[in-house]
Amino acid sequence: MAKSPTGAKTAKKSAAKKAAAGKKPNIDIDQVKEDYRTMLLIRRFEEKAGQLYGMGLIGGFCHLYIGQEAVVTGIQGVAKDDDGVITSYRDHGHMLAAGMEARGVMAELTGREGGYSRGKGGSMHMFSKEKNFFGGHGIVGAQVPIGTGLAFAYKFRDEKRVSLTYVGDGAMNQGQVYEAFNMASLWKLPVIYVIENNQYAMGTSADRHSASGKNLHDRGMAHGIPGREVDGMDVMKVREAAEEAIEHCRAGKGPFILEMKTYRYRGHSMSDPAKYRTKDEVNEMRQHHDPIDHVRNMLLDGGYATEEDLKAVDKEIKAIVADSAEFAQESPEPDASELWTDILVEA
Ligand SMILES: Cc1ncc(C[n+]2csc(CCOP(=O)(O)OP(=O)(O)O)c2C)c(N)n1
Ligand SMILES: [Mg+2]
Repeated sequence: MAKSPTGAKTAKKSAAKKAAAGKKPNIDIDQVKEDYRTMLLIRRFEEKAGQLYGMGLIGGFCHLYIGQEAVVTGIQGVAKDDDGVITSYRDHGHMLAAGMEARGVMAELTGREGGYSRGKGGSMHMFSKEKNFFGGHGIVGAQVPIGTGLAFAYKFRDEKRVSLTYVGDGAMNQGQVYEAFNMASLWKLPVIYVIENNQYAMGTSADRHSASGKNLHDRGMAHGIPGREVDGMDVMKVREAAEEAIEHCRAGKGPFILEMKTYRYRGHSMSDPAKYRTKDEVNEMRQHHDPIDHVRNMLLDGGYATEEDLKAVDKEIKAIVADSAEFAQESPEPDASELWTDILVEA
């Protein structure tokens, strides 16, 4: 199969072709439709966040997840509601996939009272105890030991929960990652390290920042942690890999690494013009490896959905996102007295 610049296999020849050829792919179509909806929600939400940022309604940093939607959608699609989720600052998609409300996330982006951190956290610092979402972390790699700690708590309390700890390719060069790997493997903790290898750490490409080149799934080898490389632009492949990793963790076999080969279409953050890569590279990914187009084509070519069905999903998503943007602009700014709340909270 043709390889994309990320090394991911081309989306064109997978389930869509099998479906079109009359062969039944080994997938649950209702799940695929649900994944299509989630990915579209993340994409449209991020586009709207980009617009609001451009209008000066969002301040500070804002890191968009556009292009990477299949990763969190596929993993969270397999995870259970009580599994923990933790990630970096590129976190809006993770919150939506974990079931958090678009309204609360958008209002936090605009720094309003109706936001998940009552307007005090912004893009990188949102949490939801109810949805087991543990942030949003601005310090590169810091979520890895915390996610490992979550897994320790689950094991200690004899709970069958898994910690889904998402981490960037650049963060994989942080020392604390390997301290966490050692403990996770030693104590057989139920943690899945999902490396979102989008090929860049700010403006530095993976082959320039990583001594082991573009491949990161074998970074757990020294600690006996199994790792697998996955086409992170194909939500069905992500799901399949997530099933294997989650089963491994729930069976008490310890941590697992999933390296998702993915790509971000936008700059590192809203203030990055991304001059370190060519337009052709980005266009190649957008036009030939887009995770949403891939599922859309698969549903249409396989006769599982009509253009009308997909338009209806589009309409529903647009309404949710428009409503969240309206809510985010109408919600008041937090009162100054809020400066003294949430400084220490009970565990
Ligand atoms: C400890 C630390 N060092 C440096 C930074 C500055 N910084 C912010 S994001 C980033 C790149 C991280 O890239 P990656 O892990 O690949 O995640 P991505 O942004 O691609 O999702 C850097 C160096 C930081 N926030 N924290
Ligand atoms: Mg990266």
